[in-house]
Amino acid sequence: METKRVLIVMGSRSDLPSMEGCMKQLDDFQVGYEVRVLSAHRTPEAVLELSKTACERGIQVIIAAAGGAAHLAGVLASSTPLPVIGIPIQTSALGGLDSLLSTVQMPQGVPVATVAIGKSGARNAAILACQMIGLNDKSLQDKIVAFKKEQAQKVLEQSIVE
Ligand code: RP5
Repeated sequence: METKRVLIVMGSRSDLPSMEGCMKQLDDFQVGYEVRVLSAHRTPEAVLELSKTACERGIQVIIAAAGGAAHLAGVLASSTPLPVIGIPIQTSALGGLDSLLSTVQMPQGVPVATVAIGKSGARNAAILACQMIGLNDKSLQDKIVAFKKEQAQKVLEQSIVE
């Protein structure tokens, strides 16, 4: 079985449509992950239990997605030595600015690497996690180099008038 190196946590199953690109990107890089639904406000003890045990279970990076009063990434970051990437989920009330501010505005000493709101952020979180893991995994880093070349090539092919 593939080692699970990334732990994805989302605050609600309703976040899943925003998160599909994150899982797809990890699949593309062949990086194993587990996905949990837990809430900083509805299941706080379970969130802390998960973050306290993630490192010893072999997880290398935690990705946390939540919307609104998005404290999930911060609470996870409070109790783990692992890097935590926060994805602010787009919301209907405030468009995700609420999620962004409550994810990014961490007190000093407890960083959350916060990516963009919504689907772009979800995909970037997966890439960023792979870049972190790739520091100690040359074959994964090679995949990221290839991915960046391919992405650049696609842009270059879009030229309209040369
Ligand atoms: C957050 O509240 C979740 O991450 C979700 O984005 C939002 C709404 O959750 P539900 O009411 O749909 O479960 O905790």
